[in-house]
Amino acid sequence: MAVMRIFSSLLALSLMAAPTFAEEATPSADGTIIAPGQCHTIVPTGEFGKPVFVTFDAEKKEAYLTIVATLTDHNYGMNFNGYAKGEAGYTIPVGYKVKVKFCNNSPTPHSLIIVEASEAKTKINLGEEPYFDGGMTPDPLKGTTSKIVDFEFVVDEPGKFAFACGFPTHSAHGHWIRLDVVKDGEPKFVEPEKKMEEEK
Ligand SMILES: [Cu+2]
Repeated sequence: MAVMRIFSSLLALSLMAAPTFAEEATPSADGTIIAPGQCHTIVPTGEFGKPVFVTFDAEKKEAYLTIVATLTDHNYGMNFNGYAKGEAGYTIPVGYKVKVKFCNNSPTPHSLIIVEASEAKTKINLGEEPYFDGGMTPDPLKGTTSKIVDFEFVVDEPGKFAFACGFPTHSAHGHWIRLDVVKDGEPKFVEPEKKMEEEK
């Protein structure tokens, strides 16, 4: 009987974990399951179908970011929006509310947590205390798989920060992009200069 009970609870667990595709993708704090490899479908596109990783409302002082873990194979998949090791990142003016739509494109667990840039490069374990209140996905040490998760925070201090993967060892292996909080200007996603030159 005990065996049966274990078996049925395992079955229940596996049913719970099975992807249940909601009629409409309505991301919540707990996340919405998305099929692996489909995160690109939630990234808005601009001119020539180019992905738009940030939009903003200057009056409301709100920035809307879309950040995809494992968008490409770059850095063994440990990238955000196709970039790793701080080679790209966001510039956000101080005082903005940052609303992030995070999507893990992979069945491998990843997460996001805001830390100081110097920590992103070196620390094996980034913990569960984001630099800015609310600045992380739930349970960053465990991460999420193939999910969309929303979170928001206010950048109330200028400095060099990072959107880093909180899954142990990932950030130290390059799974982070920059978050530069600047005194003024507009929210931007800044890609490496080389890429921008190629596009000219
Ligand atoms: Cu990761």
